[in-house]
Order: sequence, then C-alpha cells, then structure tokens
Amino acid sequence: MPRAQPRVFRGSVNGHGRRVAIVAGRFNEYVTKHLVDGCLDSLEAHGVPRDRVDLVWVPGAFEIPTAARRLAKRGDVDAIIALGCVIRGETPHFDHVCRETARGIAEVGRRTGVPTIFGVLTVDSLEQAIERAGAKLGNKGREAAEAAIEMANLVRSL
Ligand code: INI
Repeated sequence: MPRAQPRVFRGSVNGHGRRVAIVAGRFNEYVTKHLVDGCLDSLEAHGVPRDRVDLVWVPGAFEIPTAARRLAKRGDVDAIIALGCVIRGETPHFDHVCRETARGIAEVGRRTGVPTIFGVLTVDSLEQAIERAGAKLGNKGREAAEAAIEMANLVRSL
C-alpha cells in the first residue's frame, strides 16, 4: 500500500493574469527608486507587465500601511508590495518608524487577506541600503515581486 500523502499547496511564480500594486516611500528616494525598478522588472519577467501594476508613492515608510490598506480594500489587486528604506543613522525615530511600518504592513495583509509583502529596508547605513538595492546583496524589490506573485497564487489555491 502506498503511504498516504498530504495535499501540498505551493504558489507558483507565474504572474500571468495577476494585478499588483506597489506602495513606495519617497524618503531616501535615491534608494527606493532602485527597489521600484527592480520590482517592476521582476514582475514583468514573471508575467505581470507594467500596465497591470499600480505604483503609489507615499512620503515615507510610515505612510505605507495607510495607502496599502486602501488598495487592499479596493479589491482589484492580487497582492501589494511595500517598498521603503529606513536608515538608522538619520533619525532618532528609527525604531518607531520601523516598528510601526512593519506592524502596519503585516496588519493590512492579515486583516484584508490580500498578500502584502514587506520590502522595506531597515538598515544602519546608506552603504547597507545600496548593497540591498541592486548592488552586491541583490535587490530587495526583485525578491518582493517574487514573493507577491507566489502568495497571490497560493491564496487563490487555498
Ligand atoms: N521615512 C523613511 O521611509 N525612511 C527614513 O529613513 C525616515 N527617517 O529617517 O526619518 C523616514 N521618516 C519619515 C516617516 O516615514 C514619515 O514619512 C514622517 O514621519 C511623516 O509621518
């Protein structure tokens, strides 16, 4: 007798037919624009062309959850990608901004059921940010795009 197997659910990274929104912080825009570009390129490479993406700019990371919640409630996107860059050296508010941004983004996903991906860099220096925005440690925006498509497909299948 073959052993019984679990039903396995795993989202594919084929984004054909999906719609996605990106919410990006303008603060540290010289970093976040690279995250956005990497994210758009990756979405396109996985079947989500630019005309199936809404790109929403907000002042800073702290404002991302408010816009993300609005988009999630609109009901026409399969996933939301939050992109931002918070650098410790630049603000005594670092811990507050990071905590509330992360909590807010997680809350949008949990409360609305729309996958909401955390692509916010929280780093100690501009150098660390640049490394993660397309230099030697990859591009967090690209990774976020793949996670968004995988989760969009996964939640549809559950
Ligand atoms: N917002 C960021 O996205 N990154 C930062 O590094 C940052 N710093 O350093 O303060 C930052 N602050 C602005 C914040 O996100 C809000 O836009 C602002 O407090 C208005 O609510």
